[in-house]
Amino acid sequence: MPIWEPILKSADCLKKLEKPVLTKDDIPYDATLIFNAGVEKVNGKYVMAFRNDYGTDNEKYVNEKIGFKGTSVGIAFSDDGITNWQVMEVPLIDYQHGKNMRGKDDGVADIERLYDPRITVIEGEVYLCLAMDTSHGIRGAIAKVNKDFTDYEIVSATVPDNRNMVLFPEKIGGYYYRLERPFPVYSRGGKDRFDMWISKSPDLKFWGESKMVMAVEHVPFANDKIGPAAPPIKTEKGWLATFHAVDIEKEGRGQEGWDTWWNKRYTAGIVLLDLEDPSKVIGMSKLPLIAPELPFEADEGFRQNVIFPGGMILEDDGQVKIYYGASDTVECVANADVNDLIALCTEEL
Ligand code: BMA
Repeated sequence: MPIWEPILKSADCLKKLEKPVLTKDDIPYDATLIFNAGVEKVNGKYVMAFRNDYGTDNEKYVNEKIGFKGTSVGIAFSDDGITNWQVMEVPLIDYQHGKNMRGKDDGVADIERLYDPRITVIEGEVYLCLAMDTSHGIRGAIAKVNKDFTDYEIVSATVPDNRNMVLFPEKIGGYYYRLERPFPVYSRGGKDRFDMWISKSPDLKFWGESKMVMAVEHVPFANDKIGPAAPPIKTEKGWLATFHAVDIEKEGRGQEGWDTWWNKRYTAGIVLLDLEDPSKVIGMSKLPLIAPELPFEADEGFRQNVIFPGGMILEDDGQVKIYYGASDTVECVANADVNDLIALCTEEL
């Protein structure tokens, strides 16, 4: 079992569903890996935007060296956010090695693919934050989606290298805010030492007043990198935000997927940010919120020991649904009470 010291466990208040909520078997078109989805409630329905890396499988990839054909972003709807996801017949976004398969001009040069969607509804408009691989580096894109989830338009894109952007669901002091994770390759010894940052914008196009929110060294269960995960939710005590945290067992990237193990472990942490100034951390749990434990999180799939939240929904009864990709292969859900999540951020350990 690819588990190493320290053993990391999910918080006691977190209840994982025993099975993934969306897998390749639910998709009506070519699908291999379904993961890292964004989820929101829009007009009373749950909407999921999920990543799909397609065109190969474990056997073809390992034995015949057949790689992925493309990456798409699909859309699914559910009435309860857990069961019976209805997947739209065609993906919203579909790229095969730089070619937009829908024939759409995204208006940004050299896009190779768009992936890892995060959904945020702001003032009734639906936005996706996307990671965007280009031939000149990884960029973060913000796209506005139309009402029936059949089309989108890129509103702004960062310079390379920036990824894992998430938007706050409302303006704060008149500005839009986003959390983000640039890749500062020359920062601390030429290794991955990636941190979580925040920027603000008057119009979602022009971003500035960037500040670091948390460094990887602030997180006791990370030794490699951290960054945003799901878009934050608003509570009376502050903005509750998940973040991804990576620790490596030994130096080096490991392998390319579907091997016996991968040497980066992805967990998720939880942090409470100030309501008026979300660059200020009120408190952070010193232990992980979600760690890979179940077989399809820790032992199976494309990259074992990986969980990555992309959606968080606060229900009227105070329950929070947290959606996360597992092993870069399937999409899962966990539940927790909002007060327990706040307590995790503020308790003394
Ligand atoms: C990151 C991204 C994520 C992925 C993770 C683990 O760098 O590519 O999409 O979930 O690695 O493989």
